[in-house]
Amino acid sequence: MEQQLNALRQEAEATMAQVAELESLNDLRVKYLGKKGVLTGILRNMGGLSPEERPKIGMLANQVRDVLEELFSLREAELKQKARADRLGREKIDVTLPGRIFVQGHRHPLSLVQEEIEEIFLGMGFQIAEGPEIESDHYNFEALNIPKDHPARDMQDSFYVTEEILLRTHTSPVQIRAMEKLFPSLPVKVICPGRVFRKDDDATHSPMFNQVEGLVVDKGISLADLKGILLEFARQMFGPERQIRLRPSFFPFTEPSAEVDVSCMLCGGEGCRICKGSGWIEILGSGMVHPHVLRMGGYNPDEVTGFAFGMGIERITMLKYGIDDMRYFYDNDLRFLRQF
Ligand code: 2U9
Repeated sequence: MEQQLNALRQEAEATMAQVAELESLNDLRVKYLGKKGVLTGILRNMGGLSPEERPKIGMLANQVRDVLEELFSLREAELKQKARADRLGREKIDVTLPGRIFVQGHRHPLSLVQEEIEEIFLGMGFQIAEGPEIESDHYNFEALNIPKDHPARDMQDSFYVTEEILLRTHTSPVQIRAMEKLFPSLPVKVICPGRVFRKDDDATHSPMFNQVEGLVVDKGISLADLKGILLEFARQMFGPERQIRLRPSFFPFTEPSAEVDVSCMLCGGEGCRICKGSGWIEILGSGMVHPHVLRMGGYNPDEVTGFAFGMGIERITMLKYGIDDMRYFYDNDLRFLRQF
């Protein structure tokens, strides 16, 4: 047995020196030292030894195991080191190569303008409110004094999910929700940016577009407050020289209502291609909040008044950058997007 053990040691040493792969080395370790390996096989015959020989052989067997374990570990380290060196030899880094140009992404023009609008109103003390894009008939129409027979409620004009649920057609329901949440505190001063959905599709209408609406409610709010806030907005957005004018209009949720024009940013009011010779460009709709709508938000119209306004972000962006077709915003054509 002593001979067998010494032969095992020599053979294992010789074969592991020849092995070049980590995997084969591990196979060898299992073959010689594993549970069902050669060494275990030899020791199984210890029963046949005399009591004097047994401890001698046992000690030798342990020695052989320890030496081989040590040698396997050394060989393993050697092979790992060699693999690393090989990889470093193969991989070359040319440090003289010019650096890669990092193409930085940037904001969509609609996001830029939305943020600009938000900043202007934040600067005037407004809060930003957001709400669900899928709305109930109650918040989208009923609470806004839009009667059951109003054309806007038509299946032809709005995207209905069920009879009572639809994609919001404006962000006005967010302001009803804001009033409900804020009541009874005053003033209410919120703007609501967000996506809205209408069954429209041409160069100036898209089935999804973005709005910012605003609402101010307090004791003694008048049309003069509306004019002041919107003049300040127009000047920060389109230039300090701008004037605004209000033209009578109609919306179910405001009374009186007015469409707001800004003096043309291209010609300053002289008349040009952009303002179609009139010197004025329509930018938004507005009005004094209808008493019924105030009540739906929880406020008493005998105690408070309010004004509201709404604008399309696409329209403002088109005016600001001279874009003549809304569809550019949604095509994701980099030749368009890279210009902002
Ligand atoms: C509440 C009360 C009143 C929001 C208003 C308009 C006038 C308006 C249009 C502009 C272009 C929509 O994007 S557009 O097509 N909006 O003309 N919006 S007043 O009035 C409100 C909103 C909420 C509680």
